[in-house]
Formats: sequence, C-alpha cells, structure tokens
Amino acid sequence: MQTNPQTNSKLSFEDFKAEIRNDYRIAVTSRECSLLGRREVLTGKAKFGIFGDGKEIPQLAWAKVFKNGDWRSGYYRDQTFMMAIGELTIQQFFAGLYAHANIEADPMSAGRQMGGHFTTHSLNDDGTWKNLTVQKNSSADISPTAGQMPRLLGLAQASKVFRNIKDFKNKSTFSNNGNEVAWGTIGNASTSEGIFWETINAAGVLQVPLVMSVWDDEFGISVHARHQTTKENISEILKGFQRNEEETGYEIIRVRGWDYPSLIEVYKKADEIARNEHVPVLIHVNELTQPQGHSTSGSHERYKSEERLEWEKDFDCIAKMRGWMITNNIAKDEDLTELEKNIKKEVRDSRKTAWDAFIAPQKEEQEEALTLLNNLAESSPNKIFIQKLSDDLSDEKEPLKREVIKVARKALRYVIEEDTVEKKQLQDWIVNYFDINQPKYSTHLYSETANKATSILEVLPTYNDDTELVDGRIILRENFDIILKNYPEVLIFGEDCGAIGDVNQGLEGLQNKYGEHRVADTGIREATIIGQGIGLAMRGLRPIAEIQYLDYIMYCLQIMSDDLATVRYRTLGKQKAPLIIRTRGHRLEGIWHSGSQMGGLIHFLRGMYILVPRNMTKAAGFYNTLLESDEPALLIECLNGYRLKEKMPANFGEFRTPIGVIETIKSGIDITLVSYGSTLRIVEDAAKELLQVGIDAEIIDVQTLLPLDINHELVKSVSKTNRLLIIDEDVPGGASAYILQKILDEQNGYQHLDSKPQTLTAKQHRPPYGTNGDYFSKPQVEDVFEKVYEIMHESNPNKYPKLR
Ligand SMILES: Cc1ncc(C[n+]2csc(CCOP(=O)(O)OP(=O)(O)O)c2C)c(N)n1
Ligand SMILES: [Mg+2]
Repeated sequence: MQTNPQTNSKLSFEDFKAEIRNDYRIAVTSRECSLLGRREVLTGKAKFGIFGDGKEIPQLAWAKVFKNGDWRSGYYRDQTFMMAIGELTIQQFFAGLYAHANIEADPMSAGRQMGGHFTTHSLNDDGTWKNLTVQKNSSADISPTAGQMPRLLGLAQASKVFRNIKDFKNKSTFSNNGNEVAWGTIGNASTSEGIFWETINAAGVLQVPLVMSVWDDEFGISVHARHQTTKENISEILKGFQRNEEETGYEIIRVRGWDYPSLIEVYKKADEIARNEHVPVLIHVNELTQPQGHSTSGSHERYKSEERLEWEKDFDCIAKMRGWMITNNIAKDEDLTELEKNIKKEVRDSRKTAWDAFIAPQKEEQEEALTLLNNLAESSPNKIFIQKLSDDLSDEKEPLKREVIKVARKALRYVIEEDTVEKKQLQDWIVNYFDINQPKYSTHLYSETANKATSILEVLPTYNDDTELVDGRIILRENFDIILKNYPEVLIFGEDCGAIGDVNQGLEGLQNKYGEHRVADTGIREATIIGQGIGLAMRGLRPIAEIQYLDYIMYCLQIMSDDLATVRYRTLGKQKAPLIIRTRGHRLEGIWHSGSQMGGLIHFLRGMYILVPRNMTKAAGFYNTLLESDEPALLIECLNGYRLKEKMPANFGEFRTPIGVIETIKSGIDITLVSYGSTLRIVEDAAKELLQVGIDAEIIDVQTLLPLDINHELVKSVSKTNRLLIIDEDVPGGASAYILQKILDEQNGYQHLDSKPQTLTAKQHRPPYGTNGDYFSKPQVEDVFEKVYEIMHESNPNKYPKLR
C-alpha cells in the first residue's frame, strides 16, 4: 500500500486510487448495512441490532495487514473488518440479523448469536481441523464486554509456543512458525473491566504477538468517558506499559479514527512490531463516532449534547475519508455519489435476498400446516374452531416457525377425542417438525464427532506383581510425564506449576524435563489462565490449565461459562476449544479452602464436562481420556488425596477413566448411597459401620457430574434396593438435587422407591475453619450412619428401633 501518491508513478497511482476506492466501497457498504439493519429492527423484521457504524475506517487499515493464519478476538463493532477480509457478505449480515438458523445463510452462528458476533470456521463438518494457516481466523465473539480479552491472550501466545515447541502432527496446518498475530478489539468503555487490565498485564509479561485496538467513541452506551476511564484517556494511563530501551513492555500508539492515511501507517507499524518482534502493541483509536447511537435499543439524542452530535457529524470517519479522497484527487465528488447510489441499491437487493431466503422455507412449512389443518377441520365436528386457527395462520404473510408449530399444536386440542387419519397425519407432522427443527437450535452443545469424550472407552490400569503403594501425587506426576512425552502439543500452566511442580507436586521435576514452554508458572490471574487455555486450544494446541484451588474458580467462572462452555454451541460446531482445566477441591477446612460449589458449576458449565475422581488413579485416567477427545473439561482432584496411598499402575498414559459412567464401589441390598469425590471415603466408612447393625448399603461413585450416568445405571441400583440417599458436601439443593432430578425424573427412579428419596448435604453456610468447623458443617460418618439408619427405621421400626 502506497500512502504518498505524489511520489509514485502514474501506474501505481492508478492502483493506489483503485485500492482506496475499493476501501471506500467497503466502508460505505458496511454503513449502508448498519442503516438498513436498524430499519429492519425498527420495523420488526429483526429483534435487535448493534452495528459497526462510525468505526469503519480504522477497520480497513487493520484488514490490510491481517494475514492468513492471523486471529481476531473482537466485539460487535467489527463488521467492516469482516467484510474487508472477505468473511462477511451483505446477505450474510442480514441473515445474522434475522437469526436464520442455517450455517450456509449465517456462517457466524447459524442464527444462534445476535448479529455482530463474528466467527470463521476452524473445523470441517466432521469436526476435523481445517488448515488454519491458509485462512483468516476470527474466534467466535461473545457479548459480555471485555469477554474477548482472556481468549485473545491465548490466541497470541500460541504463536510464541509454535515457535518454541517441537513438531507435532500437522503442526504446519496450525502455524507458520509462530508468525501469526492475534488482533483484539474493544470499546473504550469496556476497558473499565478487570479482565481488560488482567489481559493487558499478562500479555506484557508474556511478550506475545498481540495487537489491541481500542475503538474510542467516548461513550459506553450513555455513559461518558469521564465515568469510565481515569483521565478519560486509555493510552495515557497505560503509559507505564510502554517499552523502552531497558525494559520490555508494549508499543503504545494513538491515532485518530477518521484519519485514513495515518491509520494505514499505524497498522503497518503495529503489524511489523508484533509479527516480527513478538511484542504486544496497543492502538488507541480515538475520535470515533456512533452515527446511530449505541444500538437499536435507544437513541443517543437522549444523552449526547448538541455540540457532540454536531461534532460526530463533522468527524464521521466515512465523511472525512470522502473529503480526503476528493482533496487528494483520488476521486471526484460525482463519482463517489454514483458509487454510493449503486451501493445503496446493492445493499437493498441483498437484504431482500436474505429476507426471502429466511422466509421462503417458513412459508412452505406454513403451507404444509395449512393443508393439514384444513383437512383436519373437514374431518372434525370442531371444524369451526380449527378453521379459525387455520385462517389466522393463513393471514400471516411472513410466518415464523413459531407461529406455524404453535397453531398446529393447538389444533390437536380440538380433536382429543377423535381418531381420524387427519389427526394422525397432523400428529406425525408435529413429531417430524420437531425432529427437523429442534436440532437447529439445540445441537453441538457437546461434540458430535467420533472423538467426543463419552465415546472414549475405558482402559483399566494394570499392576505388576510387585506393585508398590505410593502417594497419590506420584501417580499424577508419572502420568503427566508420559502425557508430556506422548503429546508434544500439551502444555501445562498455572500458578506454581512450573518451578515447584504445583503446590502438591503433581508436576514435580517436569519443567526441568520438558522446558518452560511446556510446563509454566503464571501470574495470579485465573480469568486469563483460562483465556490462555481457550486461545491455545482454538489454535490446535492441547493446554492443561491449572486453577490452584476450586474456590478460586469463581474468578474465571464467567469466562468458562460464557466463552469456553459455549464455543461449540455458538458456532454450530465450527470452532472448538478442548481445554482441560485442572483444579483441586473438596474437604479441606475453612470458608474458602473447603469449597465444593458443585451445584453452581454444574449449572454454569453445560457444554463442558465436570469430572470428580475419587482418587488420583481415576484422575490420571480422566486426563488420558480427555486427551483422546476433543472437548473441554473441568477436573477436580481431591485436595486431601495427594498423600493417600494408591497402587502404582504399570500402564501410565494408557489407562482411561470413562466419562459419564458410574462405578459401584460396594454392592448392597438395603439402600443405594450415591456420592462422589472425597465424600466417598466417609460414605465407605459409614457403610462398614452400618454392616455392623445389619444394614447392607450399595455405594455408587458417579465419577462425573457432567454428564451424569449416561447409561442410566443408577436407577438399576435403586430398583434393587428401593431406597436412595445422595450424599454430598455441597449446599442443600446443590449437586445432590441435580443427581436426584436425574434419578427420579430422567431415569424414572420414583417407580422403584419404598422410602422417601433423600439428600444429605453440608450446611448452607460455608464451613468454618478447623476440625470442629468441618464437623459441624459437612456430612460426617455419623451423619451418614444416622441418616441411613433413620430411613431403615422408618421402613421397618421393629427391625431397626429408634436410634435417638
Ligand atoms: C459485562 C457486560 N456488562 C454490560 C453489558 C451491556 N453493554 C453492552 S455494550 C456496552 C457499552 C460498551 O461500550 P464501549 O466498550 O465503549 O463500546 P461501544 O459500544 O461504545 O463501541 C454495555 C454497557 C455487556 N454487554 N456486558
Ligand atoms: Mg464506546
């Protein structure tokens, strides 16, 4: 790209003009989409619109330096960039706005995300990786402000890792020796979020090829910069991050968002620094505007002053670029007017094509339903009511699926007592309708590939004749050693994971053996530890990110829930982040370190697996299983299990604990006791004591909470014992209620019960510190004993007289 027309030959000046004209075309096209998009919402065709108007010109400059293999992690203002890199057409833009549930029509999310959330496809239809180095990549956006930041860190770090680790299978399809840059975008107001600062600091520490653009329009919805940012100036207050001769840090650049030639210079420079030197760059793009206000939810005239609104008109980046083109003889006013007119028409036409494509199949469904309804009406004494439904549906000129299926379902109520062919036809049609349509809205929460975690079969640990008993942590360490040897793409990192090999020495000596790029210490920054993991995993690596203790997962729960757990779902299986999160919890003492907030986790993390192994052999087996699969998981090791003795397996790296499969660890006939993790030791002790009073309990370890018992084996135990107690150290109504729902509701366990199914949980407060605090807060052996005894007493008071 030449930026100085005067110094170039006639020919290159022509090329140069053509390129600028093309840029201008993209900018105006994008703007027209925003303008028409807003209208679509206001007229009710689309539900919500948030657009990239006012941010067009910097995105053209960025797109010029964005290369194949690069990654974007941005937010809802980036439509111009996506158009400029060829990943978003006008028609797709509108398909997204209408929520067209078809991946060809809306490649961003098949209608699952609102418009303005951009994605490219990393995976083929069968779930295998595409060659990511020959395409431009955008990690799938999420809505929470600054939520794109943690993942950006990992996307950038991957380049550094690829430069430093040995070859692994297909490495060249993920990276060209780490030459890729990860580009972030964020709004000025969103830089107020903690995870912005956490990411910026971490990227400075790690020195990764990351370029962060801040689109600064002085506002965050209605809230002005004076309420958002100290000194109202993000690049000013970030000055301490600026690198200098002695210290590494950032390159920080400030540029005005309407100044096309300067923007081009700035992005070129940023690209060179990040790509060649692997130094992070922050570009503060200020003086941007919002021509239509924040979104379709309100108008900015309510909170912007007359002067500001006037200034926004004068400094509209497209208007400024237009003026610059005319002043510099790059285009004539009338040419541009003609171009703008043509673009308007093109956008209008494409909008119509997108709408027709969205509505046409629904019209066909409407026709099908109407035929069935009319037939049904003819065959029914309730004809008049059914005909009314049919007429109402027929009046819908632009029907949505919802209207069609709603009416069909309602009509059945008028023929409850009839038995006609027409009724059967409608019933079948409804079943078929859901078979076809429900997947459009519900698939890909978990992997649907051959490698999905629940398809990986169990391999048992084997033991030599002279097997010794070792501390549990040794089993983990030996297994991680083999994992690191067998999978060059595996990286393990977290607080204290590197030099000392984690706080419980499950990684002891492994950094020395495999190097700092494979086994690494991180800062205390849980959200970006997970972000690192997400980004690395999206780029084909296999990160194992450690969160030191389960309690501190709250710091990264948002990013796990909003980002990691939804990657597959929100891209209809076109992206994945098979990150393994390792943590430790259960049964230590104190308000924090005893944490077992499993109820919260199982509800926040649908889309992930939650594994709760009762010992370290089981845990090691889970790691081995997960590495064969393509899905993200949270694995909680028992905090008090590292020094308990276990038999040393002979087949490290090979044995696998199955996911979603329960294990009966003691057979019994009187009552089924269900639990998991550390609590099982208490249950096992109680069961021994119960035997002494003639109660023979069956103990089941669920092993994984998400998913729970995919083979429905729990109900088999209940059908044998007819009694059920679920024991858990979570709060009342937490994970135990979830397990109960699965058994009673999903597995129809209620049919087999002779006694009230019960749960035994911790108190609803957190456990105070110390032995006594634990005793009076969490279920103890005596509690289990007495609860079981009470159930048996109630069922047979003669055999089991009252205990207390
Ligand atoms: C965590 C979170 N809080 C609040 C919101 C609602 N929200 C959406 S955009 C926005 C303002 C963002 O302003 P800014 O970062 O300056 O971006 P701009 O829209 O101005 O480009 C807010 C508050 C959100 N999406 N996520
Ligand atoms: Mg803003």
